[in-house]
Formats: sequence, C-alpha cells, structure tokens
Amino acid sequence: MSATISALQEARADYQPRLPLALRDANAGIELGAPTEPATDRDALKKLFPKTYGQPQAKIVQGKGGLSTAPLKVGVVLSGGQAPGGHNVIAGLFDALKAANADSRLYGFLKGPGGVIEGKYTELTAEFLEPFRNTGGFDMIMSGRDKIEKPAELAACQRNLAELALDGLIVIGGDDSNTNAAVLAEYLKAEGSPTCVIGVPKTIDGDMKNEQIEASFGFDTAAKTYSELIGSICRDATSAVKHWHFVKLMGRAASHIALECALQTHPNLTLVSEEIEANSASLQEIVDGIVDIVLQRAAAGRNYGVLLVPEGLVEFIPEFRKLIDELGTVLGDEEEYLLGLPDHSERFQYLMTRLTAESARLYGFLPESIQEVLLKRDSHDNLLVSQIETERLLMDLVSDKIRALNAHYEAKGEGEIRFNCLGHFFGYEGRCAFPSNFDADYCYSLGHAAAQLVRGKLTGYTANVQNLTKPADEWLAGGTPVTMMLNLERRKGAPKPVIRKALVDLNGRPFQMFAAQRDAWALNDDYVFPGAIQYFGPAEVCDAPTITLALEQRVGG
Ligand code: FBP
Repeated sequence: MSATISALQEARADYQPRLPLALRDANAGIELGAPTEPATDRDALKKLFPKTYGQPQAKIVQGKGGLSTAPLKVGVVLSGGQAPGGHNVIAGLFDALKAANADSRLYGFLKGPGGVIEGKYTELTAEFLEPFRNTGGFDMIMSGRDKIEKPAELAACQRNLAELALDGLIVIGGDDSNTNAAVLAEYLKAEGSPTCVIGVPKTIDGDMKNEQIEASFGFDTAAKTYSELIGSICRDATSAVKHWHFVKLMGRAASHIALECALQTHPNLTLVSEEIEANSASLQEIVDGIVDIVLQRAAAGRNYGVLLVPEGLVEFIPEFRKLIDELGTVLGDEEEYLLGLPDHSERFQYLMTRLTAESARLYGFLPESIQEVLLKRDSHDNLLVSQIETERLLMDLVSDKIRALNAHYEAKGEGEIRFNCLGHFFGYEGRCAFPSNFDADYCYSLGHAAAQLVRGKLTGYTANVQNLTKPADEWLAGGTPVTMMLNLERRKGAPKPVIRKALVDLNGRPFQMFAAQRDAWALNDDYVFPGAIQYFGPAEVCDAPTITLALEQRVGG
C-alpha cells in the first residue's frame, strides 16, 4: 500500500460499515432448514457431490448460540476479476473471528487460487489490514484466475490447508469460483479433512444472483461508477452537439451493468444481449436499428447521441454464437496445434478449412484483432469478451452504412447526414473504485457471515445476506448450499457442474421498466446525470441501492 493516501481515503478509513442485528450479536447461532435440491440435473449432481449434496439452508439468528468459541485458523483467497468491496469482506471476516476469540488467526493466500495450490500466503494481522478498510481493489492479497480442478491441484490444496491446520477457507469469487469452492469442499470432506470451504458472491457483472443471493458485491459500485462517466458523456454530447458516443460496458455475458447504467442515465440506445438473442437479431439488423435512430435524431437536428453496448454482445448474436461454438470445437480438439501455428495468417488459413462456410465468411469479415481474441479462453473456458472491440465493430458498420446512404442522398441532390462517432470502453475503471456505502456494508456483512458459517463448521456453502433494500439492521444473513445452485453445462465439449449464470430476465421489472421508456429516450435528450458516488451526506444520495436491485425487490418503479 502506497505511503501517500488521498484525503478521501483518510476520511473513508474511519467509516464503520453497518451490520445486520444477527451479525452484531455475540451469541448468534445457526438455524438449519430443510434439505435442498438443485433445480435440474439432480441425479448427476448427487453422484458428483455425494458428501455435500442436499445440505440445508443456513440462517444466522440472534441469541441461538452454539457456535465455536475456540481459536480458529482461517484462510481467505480472492478469485477472479476485481470488485469493489473485497477488502471489506476480509475486514469483516477478521473482525468476526477476532470478536469470537482474540487468538483466532487469518491467512491470506496470494494471487488467487494459485496461492492455495502453491501454498503461498501471508498472515493478515490488524496492522496489515487497517489501511485497506473501505478501499477498493484486491491489492491486499491480489487475485488470480487459476482453477483448482485437477486431482493433483486438489491434493496440493489439501496438503497446504493441513500444513496451516486451517479450520476454514473462504473463497471470494464469482459463479465459477464458488463452483470451484464446492468442488474443493466436496473433495476435502471425502478425504476427511477438517477444513470447511465457504464461498462469497463477488462480481461486478451482477450475474451471480438467484432467489437466495440477491446481488453479487461490486455490482453496485461498478455500475454507479460507469453511470457517472456515462452521465458526463451525455452532457458532453449535448454540449458539443457533434458526436455519437458508442460505449462498451464490462459485465461479461449478462447485460445487467448496461441495463442498470441505462436506468441510471437514459441514453438514446442500449443494446441488451439477452433481448437480441430472444429476437435472433443478426449483426446487420442490429446495425440497421442503430442507423434508424441516428437518422431519426438527425432529422430532428440532433447529430449526436449515446449508445451503450454490453461487452458480451457478440455471444448472443446468432451467427457469432455459431462461429464461437465452432471455434470452441476446434479449440477443444486441436488447441495445441492451432495455437502452435507460427502466425495469425496460418491460423486463419487453417480455420478456413475447419469452419462451415457461413462461419468462415463471418470470421474472414472480422478485423484481425477480433479474430485473434476469439481464439482465446480463460481458465474457466470463458471468451475474453473484455478484449473484443465490439463498440468499434459497430462504429465501423454504422459509419459504412451512413456513408452509403450519403452517397445515395448526394446523387439525389439531398443534404448529407452528419455522423461522427467516438468509442469508449468502461470496464477496468469501475472494478477497483472505493466501494459505495452499500458495497462497504454488504461486503463487511458477507465477511462476518462467512466467519459464522466456519464457526458453525459448515462446508460447501456460499455466504448470503438478504433483504438488501432495507436498512442494514434488517438484513438477514446465512448460507446457501452451493449444490443447490448448480446445474450441468457443456464446457470444452464435456458436461461440467457450474452455478447457473443469471442473465437479464426480459420479463423482470428492470428490463420492463427500461423497455417502457426507451423509445422516449431514443429521440429526446432525456439524459440523467447521476454524478459521482457520494460517501458523506443524505441517505437518499449515499445509500440508495441500484435501480436493478430496488426493482427486483419490488421497491420503487
Ligand atoms: P469475474 O467474473 O471474475 O468477477 O470477472 C469479471 C470481469 O470484470 C468481467 O466483467 C470481464 O469480462 C473480465 O472480468 C475481465 O477479465 P480480466 O480481469 O481477466 O481481464
């Protein structure tokens, strides 16, 4: 941590995150509900998770008692992309463990799950932790995207956890990492290891949510950070009156971030990947739709506008989906050979012989930078959508079409349409922002909840905090068995257990609210300027949840 700190960081260090009543109670305990089941693939999942399948829901309740007060040793690891509030999960975990027994110790595994496999860790003491409270980023112990999957990796983890004699390991991660936590929990239980594994729902993408998990942490801060920037871009558009801004937004497959930003700022156009898939809209149809709005606004004298593009868009356009699936099959069968070819032109030539004619045409039409990215996957077999410059592809295609229209108008002696566009990508900018009050409180509560689950000796659970649109006092905390959230999906050609990703529900209130207003936003300048996240001031300015969460929990709208 840098020796020089900003005035905000100094002031923010004094912020005491709010906790629900049950997490403030020294005599809280855990109440277990009825056994649970996943929604689908029950038999297969039961076979894969014989030791942890069907566990009951866990609720942390005031006054129940019965949690261990012995000194505990717990490890924590940050997994995957940064999300504001991660440091507060660790602070909450530390404070809860120390409150139960001052001799408890917390260890941070370094650089993600790889640190657990390699046994690289540091002890997290009060002094070490102090400067990180209420700050963004994952720099306290760093993160990584390694997957604990192969038998040798699972065995190495077991060895390292045993060496430290850990009672618990807390995995702070998204859907893939929580799935990984469940796999490790199952393995350790089967091996007779005493280490419990508890996940914490993290990701700015907002796609790890379900009936039990109302929101993943980091979504609130990231979406509000992007909304501030989009609001400023909207004001620039109405000031300069000469640019269309094409803004790609992080968020992986799900369009939750784009949708939340649209609800916050009312841009002229927002593409929602899930709707594009539902309508089977082709790339050409998407481009035509954008051009249509550009023309309508130009006719009203508005040669400017703002368009939001979710980063995972291409995966939802049917012809791209087909291409991506075909590339996936080639990579599944021949990755080493393909990626071993000396340069892109050779890879390209080879792919032309392996793809269907339709996919080969689309692949050949794409810029080389996109062709290259389409051949890469992360350790969880995800496409690297943050590196696909979809906004630029759309800018080029829209510009081409307007150029063609202008040639046509010119031939008829009509005036041309002025269209200048600028591209932006808001992604990494939002992942390490100072957590909003919501994320600071939510994360601190999640950390406390995870500590109580370890004290209750539960394993294979994801910590949850619910009732999030109410004041923190009224939040409810507990744990959801991970097996309950699993289903089988094909990854690298084989069925794999994974937590079902929550995509935008087109019948849900957030999308419906957006759909009811978007026509007016397209043509008028109905922009809203949310401004920067505020940490000090009136509750309606500082503590409001996202519009998405409020609508989903039926508050407002
Ligand atoms: P997680 O799913 O791990 O939370 O990561 C979220 C994310 O920020 C995505 O929105 C983005 O596509 C991806 O990470 C970028 O990955 P990387 O950090 O490896 O560039």
